[in-house]
Amino acid sequence: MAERYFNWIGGQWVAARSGEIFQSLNPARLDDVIGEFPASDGADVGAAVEAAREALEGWRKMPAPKRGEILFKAGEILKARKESLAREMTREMGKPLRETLGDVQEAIDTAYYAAGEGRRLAGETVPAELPNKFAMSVRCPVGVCGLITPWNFPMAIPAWKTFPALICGNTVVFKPAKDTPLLATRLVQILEETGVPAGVVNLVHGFGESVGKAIVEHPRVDLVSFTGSCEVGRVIAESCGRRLRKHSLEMGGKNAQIILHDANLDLALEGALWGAFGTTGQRCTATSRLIVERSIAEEFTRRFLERVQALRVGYGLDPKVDIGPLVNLAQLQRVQGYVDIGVREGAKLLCGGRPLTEGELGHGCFYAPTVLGEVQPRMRVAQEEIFGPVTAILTADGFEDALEIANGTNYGLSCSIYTRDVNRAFAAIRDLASGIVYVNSPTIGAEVQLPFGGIKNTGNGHREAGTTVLDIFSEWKTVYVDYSGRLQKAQMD
Ligand code: UN1
Repeated sequence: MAERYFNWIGGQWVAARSGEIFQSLNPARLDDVIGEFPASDGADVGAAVEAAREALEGWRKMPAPKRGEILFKAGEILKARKESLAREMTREMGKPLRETLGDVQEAIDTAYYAAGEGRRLAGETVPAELPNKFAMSVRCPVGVCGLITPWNFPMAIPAWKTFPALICGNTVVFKPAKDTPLLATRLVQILEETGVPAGVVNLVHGFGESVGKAIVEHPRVDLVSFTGSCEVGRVIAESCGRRLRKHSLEMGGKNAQIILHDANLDLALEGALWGAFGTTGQRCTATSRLIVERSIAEEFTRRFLERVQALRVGYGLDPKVDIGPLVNLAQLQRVQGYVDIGVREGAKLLCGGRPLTEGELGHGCFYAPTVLGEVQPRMRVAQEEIFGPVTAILTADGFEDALEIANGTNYGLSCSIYTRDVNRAFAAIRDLASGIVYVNSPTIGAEVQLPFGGIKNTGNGHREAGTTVLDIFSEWKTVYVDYSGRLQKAQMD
C-alpha cells in the first residue's frame, strides 16, 4: 500500500474535498509508487486562499527579523536532513544523488539568504526638496501569493519562491508540480516544524488544469509566481492581465554555449557535457545549443561524441550513474518527437536518439544522451526548448556570427562563451541577449545571491533570487513626513 499524503490548509493536513487522489511514481522504476496525494480542485484552493488571507494580518505585522528566524530554522532543518531529502528526491524525480544534494543545498542557501534579509529589506531614505520634511521608501507585502512550481528542482525552486515571499510578509498558497508532490510535502513539513503560524503557508496538490487554474483565477490571490513552460505562462499572463494582478513568470530557455577557436578545449568539453546533460537536460538553463567556431568544429565534435557515448545512464542512487531518467513517459515522448523533427529537418543524428530499454532500464523513462549535428539556426531543434538530454551542434564563421546565432531565438535566459581572449569575453558579456552570461563555465549553475531570469520569452521582466526577488514579493510604499508645521507645496514652494 502506498503511503497517503495530504494538503496543508490553515495548519491542518487534509484530503482533497472531493476525496480524489493521484500517485507519484519513481521515473526510474515506474512500478515503484512513491505515494498517493490529493487531486485537489477549486474548493481546496478556495479554502487555502481563505486561510492565507486570515493569516496575513498577523504575519505581515510580525517583525521581519522574527520571520527571518523562522526561515533560518528551516535552513537548519534542511541542512540536517540534506542526505535523506536528496535520496527521496532522486527516487521521486530521477536526477542522480549528487545533483539532488545540490538541489537541497540551493534551498538551504536560499533559506539563510532570505533569513538575513529579515534584518535588511532595505528601502531608501533620500533628501526631500522642502525644509523640515523627511522622505523614504519602505517595502510592504503584496498579500496572498500563489506559487506554482515545476518538477526539475523540487526543493530549490519552491524555496526560491516561498522563502522570499514569507520574508516580505506575504502568505502563500503553494501548488507544486504533480510529478514531485513528496518533496513539496517535505518542504512544507519542515516549515510546519519551524512554527510558522497556521495559514501562512498552504499546500494544495494536484494538476495545473484544476489547482493551478483555480489559483490563477481566484479573485483574492494578489500575486502569481510561476516557473514552467511558455505555453502555460502565456495563459497565466492573460488571466492575470485581465484581473490586473501582479504575476512573475520564469519560463524556458534555448541556451547556447559558444566555443571560439582559442578556447581551452578540454574545459569547453567538460562544460558542454555538464551543461547539456546535467539533470538529463531538464533545466531551463540547459545547454541545448553548442555554437562552435568552424576551424575547431570537427575536433570538438569528435571529442564530444566520445565523451557523450561514455556517459552512464541509470538509476540515480547508483553512484556510478551520470544521468538519470526523464521525469515521466510524456517527457520521453516529447523528447523523441523533437529528435524526429530534427532528423526530418535535415539535422544529423550523431549519437543517441532513442529510449534505453535494456535490462533494468526498461522499467523507467530512460533516454540515450543525444547529439544532433549539422543543425542550422532556423531549425525547430535550434529554436524550441526540448527539455531533455538532447543538444545541437551549430557551426559559426567567427565571433560575430556566433553571437548572432546565439541571439537568434525567442528565448534569453543563459549563455556561455569559452575563449581565452579577454576582449572578446567582455564584448560577449555586453552583446549576448540573455539574463545570465557565463565566461568559461557552462550555462547552468546559478547562485542564489544574484538575480536569476531572462529576457524575451523567458520571462516577463522579473528576476528571482538575489535582492531582485524582493521586488517581486513586495510593493513599494513611499512615505513623506512633513515636520514644518505648515502646508508646503512640492514643486511650487
Ligand atoms: C531551472 O532550471 O529552472 O542555474 C533552474 C541553474 C540552477 C537553477 C536552474 N541553479 O542551473
